[in-house]
Amino acid sequence: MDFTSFAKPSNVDGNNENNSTDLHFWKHVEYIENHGKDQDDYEYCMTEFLRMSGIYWGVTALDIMNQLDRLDRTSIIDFIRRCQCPVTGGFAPCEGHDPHILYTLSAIQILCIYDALNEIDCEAVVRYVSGLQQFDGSFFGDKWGEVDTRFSFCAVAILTLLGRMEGTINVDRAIKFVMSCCNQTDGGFGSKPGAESHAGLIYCCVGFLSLTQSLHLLDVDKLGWWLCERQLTSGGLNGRPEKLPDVCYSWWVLSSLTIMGRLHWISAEKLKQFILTCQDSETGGFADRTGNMPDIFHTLFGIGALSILGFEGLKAINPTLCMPQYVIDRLGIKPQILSKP
Ligand code: GRG
Repeated sequence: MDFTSFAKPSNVDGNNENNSTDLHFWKHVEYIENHGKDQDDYEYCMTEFLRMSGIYWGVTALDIMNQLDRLDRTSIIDFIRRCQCPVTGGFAPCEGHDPHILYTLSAIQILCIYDALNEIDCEAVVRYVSGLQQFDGSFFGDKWGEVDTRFSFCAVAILTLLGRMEGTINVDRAIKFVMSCCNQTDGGFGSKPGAESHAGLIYCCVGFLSLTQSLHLLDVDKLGWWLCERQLTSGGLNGRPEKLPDVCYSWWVLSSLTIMGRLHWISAEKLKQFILTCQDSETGGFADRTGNMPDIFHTLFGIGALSILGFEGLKAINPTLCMPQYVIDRLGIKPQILSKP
């Protein structure tokens, strides 16, 4: 690989120094590229049940870093094809596991990034997703019947990426269900009606409303206030009151604030510093908090949040779909986004 083909931004390091203002760019590239190369690695084996999402996290992070060609497109697409269930049309996290809407979204996201939707049976995916909708508008995650606002987001994200939102699900009921999970006290959302507001689920519900062009249903000021209160003195964000900060909330909170046109309600500089302290300067990768072990999940959400913050040298990321913006543009998708007041 010719490293020189990439213009090195000024705030990207070229060495191992732990300067808190530097992004250890090449260490992260190496970390993601090597993830899964040692198939006997304990952590890798223990995360088999979420393999498809793990690949999505790595593929997206590398594409945002302009280094997607470091992964083998053909073997990733072959793996995805082997994970499509011939009976239901949904995708499993890896061979031998059951299909689930979470891994179906990850599979579709990867295929969109690789411009390879033609490699799978998309009609079967549409049937799988629409078959999971319930009479009250909610979605099961799989045949076992758990209901969660995450699955409402996954359903509309998959159908949007496939260009099949029209006439496949009952969108009005889906919106009604998501709005029944909105808490009047803080304007936030939980996983089901009456459940505590949580930044991860707020991303899912705000993202759902962005994809269904229904952001007018939000109390933007009330929810925006609750979201910006997630910033702690360290600069990091937590997911709900009295909890510790975690790099992944940099994504769940920032993306929601961006969709709502309220990104300027938090201190971007302090958050950037917090995220950069969560890098592992030796192995590469980001951890949930400073000094902890890095993992591929926090690596995507650290890089994704830095992209939202306009960090030099990173491609733009779409806040609703957590995918490179050029892919969303190529598909002609326009998730709703509110402008700054
Ligand atoms: C396309 C990016 C993307 C996602 C697909 C599955 C999904 C949609 C979103 C998940 C949103 C979510 C629920 C994120 C939260 C993840 C997390 C760190 C949960 C931890 O919860 P707790 O209660 O943590 O253990 P706290 O921080 O509250 O202590």
